[in-house]
Amino acid sequence: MGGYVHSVDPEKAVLIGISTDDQPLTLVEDYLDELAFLIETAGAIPAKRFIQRLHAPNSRTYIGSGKLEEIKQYVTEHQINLVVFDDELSPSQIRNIEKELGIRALDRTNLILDIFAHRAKTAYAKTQVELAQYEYLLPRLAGIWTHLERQRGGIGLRGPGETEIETDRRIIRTKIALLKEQLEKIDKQMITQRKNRGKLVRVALVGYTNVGKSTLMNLLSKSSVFAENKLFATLDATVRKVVVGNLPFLLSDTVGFIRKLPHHLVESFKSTLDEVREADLLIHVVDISHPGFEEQLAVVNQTLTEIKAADKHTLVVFNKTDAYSFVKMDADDLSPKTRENLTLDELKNTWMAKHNAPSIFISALKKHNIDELRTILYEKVREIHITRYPYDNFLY
Ligand SMILES: Nc1nc2c(ncn2[C@@H]2O[C@H](COP(=O)(O)OP(=O)(O)OP(=O)(O)O)[C@@H](O)[C@H]2O)c(=O)[nH]1
Ligand SMILES: [Mg+2]
Repeated sequence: MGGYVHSVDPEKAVLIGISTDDQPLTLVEDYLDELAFLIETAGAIPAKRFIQRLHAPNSRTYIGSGKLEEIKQYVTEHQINLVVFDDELSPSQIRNIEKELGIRALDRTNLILDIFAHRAKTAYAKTQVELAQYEYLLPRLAGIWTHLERQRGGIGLRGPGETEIETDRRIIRTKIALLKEQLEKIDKQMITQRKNRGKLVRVALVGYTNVGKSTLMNLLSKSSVFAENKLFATLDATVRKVVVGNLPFLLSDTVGFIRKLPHHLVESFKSTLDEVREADLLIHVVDISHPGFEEQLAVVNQTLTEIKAADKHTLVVFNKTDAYSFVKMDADDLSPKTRENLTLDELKNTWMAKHNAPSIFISALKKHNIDELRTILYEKVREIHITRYPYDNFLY
C-alpha cells in the first residue's frame, strides 16, 4: 500500500439540527460547531448548516417537509455528498430522507462510530469498535426487514426478503459472538497485567475529547502519546509510571467522552474504561477556553456515573488557560456579568466558591502552573497511599 496517494476530493456535507423548546438556537449553533469538528475529523468538509425550529422532531423525516425541500435544492445546486444530523435517527427516518434527497444521510451515532473505526489502531481498539458497529447495525436490519415486508405486502412475496435478512442477521449475530469472545480473551490478559502492577496508586486522566489529556500525560510522564487537534485522537488506554517528588504512581490516559456518546461504544469499550473504573484518583481535565466547558464537564460527570466511576477522589484540572478569552464590559455598563464577561480570575473565584472539589488552572501547552499541579498530585497520591498501606513506608 505504501506510496499510494488518494486523489479523491473530500466529501461535502450539510449539517442539520433542530431547535426545540429545551434546545435554544444558540445552543444548537454550539452543537453544530461540534458536529462540524466531528465531520472534519472524519475527513469531510462541513459545507453548510440548516437549523429548523420545531416543537418535536418529525416522526417520518426528522425535519419538516418544507425544510427538506429547501435542503434538497441546496444539495443539488452545490454537489453535496451527504447530510449529517446532530441526533440519532430511526432507520426509517434515514431511509425516508435518503429517498427524498437522493444522497447519503448519516446520524450522529453513525458519524462517531465511523471516526472511531478510522482512528482505531490496535487490534484491541479495532475489535471494540467493530463490536459496537455490529450492535448498531443489528436492530437496523430489523428495520429494513419490516420495511421490505410492508412494501412487498403479499404473503408469497415475503419469503425471499425475509430469508435474506434472516441470513444477514444470523451472520451478524455470529460475528458479535465471535468479537465478544475475542474481547473476553484480551480482557483476561489485561486483568492479569493490571494485577501484576503491584500496589502503586493508580491515577486516570478523564475528560471531554480534545481537552488536552494526552498533552498533559506527555508532560507529566515525559512519554510521547499521540495528541492532535482532532476529536478522539486517543482510543486505547496508555499507562505510564510517573514519579513526582520521590513518589511513584501509575498514570493512565484514555478515550475522551462526548455528548451523546453512542451507548454501544461505551459498552464495548468497557475494559478500556476499566482503567478509569479501577483508578484511585481521577484527574478530570476541562478545556476552560471552550465556550461550552460547563456542559462538557457535566457530560463527563454523567458518563462517569454511567460507567460507575463517579464517586472517586477527583482533581479538576482546568487546562488551556493560555487560550482563555472574555468580553470586557464597559465600566458604566451595570447589567449583570455573564460567563463571557468574566476574567479568568473572576471565573476561578466563582468556581471555587460554588464547588469545594479541589481544582487547579493550568496550560499544558505553555507549561503554566505545572509545578503546582505536581505538588497537588503528590499530596493526593500520598494521602491515598498512606490510607491504603498505613504500615508500609518503603516508598519514602
Ligand atoms: N491552547 C492550548 N492548546 C492545548 C493545551 N493543551 C493541549 N492543547 C491542544 O489541544 C489539542 C488536543 O490535545 P490532546 O492532548 O490530543 O487532547 P485529548 O484530550 O487527549 O483528546 P482526545 O484523545 O482526542 O480525546 C491539541 O492540538 C493540543 O496541542 C493548552 O494548554 N493550551
Ligand atoms: Mg488523547
